[in-house]
Formats: sequence, C-alpha cells, structure tokens
Amino acid sequence: MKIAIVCYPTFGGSGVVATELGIALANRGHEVHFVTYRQPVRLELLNNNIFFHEVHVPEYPLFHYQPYELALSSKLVDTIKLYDIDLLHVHYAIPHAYAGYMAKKMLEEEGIFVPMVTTLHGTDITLVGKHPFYKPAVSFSINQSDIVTSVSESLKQQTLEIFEIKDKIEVIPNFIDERKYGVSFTDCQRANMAKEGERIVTHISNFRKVKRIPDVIMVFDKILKEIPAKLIMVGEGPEKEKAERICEELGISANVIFLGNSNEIDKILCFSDLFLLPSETESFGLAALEAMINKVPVISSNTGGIPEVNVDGVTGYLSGIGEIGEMAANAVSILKDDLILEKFKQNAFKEARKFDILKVLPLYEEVYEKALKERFKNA
Ligand code: GMT
Repeated sequence: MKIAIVCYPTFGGSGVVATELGIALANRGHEVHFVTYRQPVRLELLNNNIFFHEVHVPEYPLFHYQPYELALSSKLVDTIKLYDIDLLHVHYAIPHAYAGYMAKKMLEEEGIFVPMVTTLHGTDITLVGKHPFYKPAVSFSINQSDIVTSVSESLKQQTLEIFEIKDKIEVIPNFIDERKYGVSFTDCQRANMAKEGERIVTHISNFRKVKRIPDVIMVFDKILKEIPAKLIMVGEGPEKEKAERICEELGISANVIFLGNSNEIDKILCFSDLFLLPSETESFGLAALEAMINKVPVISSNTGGIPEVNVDGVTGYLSGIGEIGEMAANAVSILKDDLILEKFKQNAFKEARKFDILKVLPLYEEVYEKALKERFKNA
C-alpha cells in the first residue's frame, strides 16, 4: 500500500508515534510518504520505502498568519497524484484532518478518491480542539474522516463527550518496539549521572503547563529527604525556567540535571530507577510506556489514558492530580528496597510488552484495508 502520513515533526508523542508507525509500515513493505514542514525527529531516511516531502509556506508580509493548512493541502494533492498514493493517514485533527479533507475534495474534482484515516492524540481534543474557536472545524474534520482512531479508550470517551461524532471511533493504543530494548546499552553511563548509592529519578516531556513540572520537582524534593537521589529532567519547554528556579529555592539544584531535548532517551532511561509523570491530563502517556519498556516503574497521576498503561501497584502507582505527598511516599516505597524496586522494574517491562508494535501494527493495517473498501462513502 502507498500511504501518506501527516504529523507534527517535533519532539512530542504524536510525532513519535506517527514516525515509528511509518518506519514499521515501511519495514513491512508499504511505501510511506511523510508530508510535513520538517523532517520528523525520529525519522531515518535510509529505507527504500520511506519518502519525506517538505511543506514550504512562503512568507508574505501581508499575512499576519502564514497559511500552513493551504500549503499542506496543496502539497498533499501534488504528492498523492505524483506517487499514486492509496491512503492518507493524518495524526492530529488540528489542522491536519482539516487540510486532509481539503486535499481529498480537490482530488475528487479530478476523479481521484483517497480515503483519510485520522488518529486523535489528545491535545487536538482535550486541550485545543474543544475551544469554541476551533470546535466546529475540528468536529467537521473528524466527521469527514473515513475512519477515526484514538490512542486510548479514555480519549475516545472524551471525544464522544465533547463532539457529536457520527461514526465509531476505533481505539488503537500507542506502542513500543520491544526488539529495540532486548540488548543492554554498552555505554550506559549511570556513573556520570549519579554517585554510588544514589537512585536516579527521571522526567521527560515538553515542559508544558499540562505536565505539572513544579509537581515533578516537589515530589523529587520529598523523595530526596528520604533517599539519596538525582533527578534527570529531559526536554525543553515553557516551564523549564520556572523548574530551575524552584530547584534553587528548594536548595536541590545540585541534585537535578537538566539535559534539554534528547534523541537518546532510551540511554537515559536505561539507567533510571523511577519515572515521574504527574500530568494534569494525558491521553495515553507514551513517555510512561517508553520508561516501562526500559524497566523503569512509573509514579503518575490517575488521569486520562495513563491508567490504561501504568497499572496501579504493579508497574508503579497512580495518584490524584497534585497529590504530591502520596506520589512521593509511593516513590520512596519503591526506591527504598532493592528487591521491591526489581519487582516493579520487571512488572513494568512485562506490562509494556503488551504494547509491542507487532501487536499494534496489524490493527492499523486492518483499519487501512477497511478505509480503502469504504473510500467512496464520504465522496
Ligand atoms: O503532551 C505531549 O507530550 C505531546 C502530545 C502531542 O500532541 O504530541 O502528546 C499527546 O499524544 C501522545 C501520543 O499519542 C500521548 O502519549 C500523550 O499523552 C498526548 N498528550 C496529552 O494528551 C496531553
């Protein structure tokens, strides 16, 4: 099958999922065309079945906002015609499903019918999409998609509560590729990060408000009062400066390492003992799953799709949003004892394997087959 994938190319869950999915599809023999404004961060182009088409938005001084959706839909039309694409898979309703719908309509004028699968990732629904300024367009583009998938049961339910959705939403969870984690990294540099006897706690995100970065620091501060430890903060974003300030105020800066964005999160996770994800909302929590496949237990909030990934008392613990004291106490209960920590590590790994790409990829392929059969439905 020839598939065009539209996604955000930046660091962040949806871009990672779209890219890894595209790579896996290419490895299965499909021809995959990424259409976006920059090469996705995890995309390696050393594969005969992978193509990348950059969307250029020419700057024009008259425009306060440059029309990205217009450029994207035009690029999609050109790419779909030039490469004879069978199917369009857009990740994110905003603005990708909207631009995809426009491309579909333009192609239909020329007698070309390409089905569109839209995958909802969370922010496009729970944070931005439901805003009254966007809601009609988001609702329209979801309903005009041939098939809609969501990355968790929780996101599906939220979408159905917020929008009036005509058709069924298929839940296809996010995934990891367990074969990438079978070997231990030879350059696992734990010693560079922490002293002998210190536990390593990690947080990875884009440091947006929704991640509750101050909670990460405050939970760690409480852990530190009980157990010698280091906190590794991976990522960049609007809350980073505040996080550094809180560390200074609490006098724990020497124990907190800010690493910035990284393409090597598996190397960082391979020497981590615990992952903190106290988010306000999280449609899935891919970062938690990536921690778990690296044998890192998770202390998280009990919100959105996180409980579908992190099993309370088994792979880590779930607490109410902002329950800093409980999160810290749970963290200490895992970290204080080598045997308990090892049990949680093994549980996390075992649970994460349920989300292996070999189980998830056929679900997408089924959806594609179905969309191809139904391609004239919305024409
Ligand atoms: O919140 C992020 O870190 C980025 C965001 C995105 O839009 O890429 O992630 C969303 O999609 C991920 C992949 O499906 C999910 O794992 C995240 O939970 C989800 N973020 C939110 O719902 C806030």
